[in-house]
Amino acid sequence: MRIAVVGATGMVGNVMLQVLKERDFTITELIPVASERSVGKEIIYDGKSYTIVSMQNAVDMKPDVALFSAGGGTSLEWAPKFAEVGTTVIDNSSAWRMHPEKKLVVPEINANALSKTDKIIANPNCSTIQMVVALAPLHKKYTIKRLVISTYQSITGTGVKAVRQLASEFVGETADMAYPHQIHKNAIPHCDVFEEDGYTKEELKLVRETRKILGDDSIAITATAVRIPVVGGHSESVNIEFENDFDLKEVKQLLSETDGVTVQDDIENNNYPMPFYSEGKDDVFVGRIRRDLSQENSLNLWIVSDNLRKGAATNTVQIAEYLVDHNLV
Ligand code: 2RA
Repeated sequence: MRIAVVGATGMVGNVMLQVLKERDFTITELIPVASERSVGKEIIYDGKSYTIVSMQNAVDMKPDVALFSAGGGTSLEWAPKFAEVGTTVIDNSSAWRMHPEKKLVVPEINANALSKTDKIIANPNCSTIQMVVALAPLHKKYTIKRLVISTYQSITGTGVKAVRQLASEFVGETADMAYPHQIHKNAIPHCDVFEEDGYTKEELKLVRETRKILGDDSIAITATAVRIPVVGGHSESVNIEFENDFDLKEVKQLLSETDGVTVQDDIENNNYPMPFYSEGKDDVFVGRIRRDLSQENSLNLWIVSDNLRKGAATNTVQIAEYLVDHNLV
C-alpha cells in the first residue's frame, strides 16, 4: 500500500506514523508530506529515513491512501486533487465532516457504509469519536432522546503551542500565549472559536457530528467544552435520556462487550477512567455508570480517551485498515 501522511511533522501526523508501525500496516511506499518549510527534511519511520515532499509532488506520486492532518484549508484545497488521481483521502480536519456526500466514520459504528467511490472520508472530531463509541450500542438498544455533555479536554487538542505554554507555566516561565488566559491553574470554557449563538465550534461539532454518525437528527444535544491543564486525553461527563427504560447491569454488560470500550467502574477501589491512565492507549474508557435519579430513563457516564489516538490517529488508521480489508482501495 502506497501511503501519504499529510501533516507528517504535526502532533497527530507523528501519532499516525506511530500507530501505522504499531499495527504493522502494510506499507510498500511511505510518502511524508508537510508544508513548504519542511520539504526536503527527513523523518525516520521503522528505522528508515524518508524525505518530506510537497503537496503537489505527493499528488503526482498517486498514493493509494492519504492520511490528512493538516488543517481545514489545506484539506479543502488538496484533498480533491488527491482524489482526482485516484487516492482515497482520510481527513482529520472539520472540512468535509458535515458535507452531505462525505462519510463521517467511526469504524466500530458505520464503516460498513463505505464504498470504493468514497475518495474523501472524514474522520470525526476527537471529542465526538470517544463519545459515540460508547453511545452507539446504547442508542441501538434503548434509543437516545437527549444528551447533555460536559467535556474536560486535554491541552494537546489545541496544538503544540499550547502544550509548550502549559509546560512553561508549570515552571514559572512565560511562553507564547496559545490561549488568552494562563492554562496551568485554570479550567477554560473555550475550545475552538465562539459562534453567533454563544456556542463554540467544538460544542457544535459534538451536536452535529453525533447526529450524523448515529444517523438520527432527532437526538436533542447540548454541550459545554472546557479546556483543562492535562495532556493525556479528553474526559467527558455525559447525561443520556433514552426513549426507553434500561437495566443498569445490562448497560454495563453491553458496554463491556463493545469493541473499543473498556469499562472501568470499580468505585470501591477508586478505579475509574482518568486521562493519565488513558494516554497512549486506543480504547475508550467508561466509568461512573449510574442511573440519573432525577429523571426516568436517564443515565450518567464518564468517558475518557487519548484524543491523539482513538480521537484522531488510531481512528484514521482503522478506517484505512477497513478499506484495505474490504478491498475498497
Ligand atoms: C480540541 N477537538 O481538542 C479539538 C481539536 N483537536 O481542541
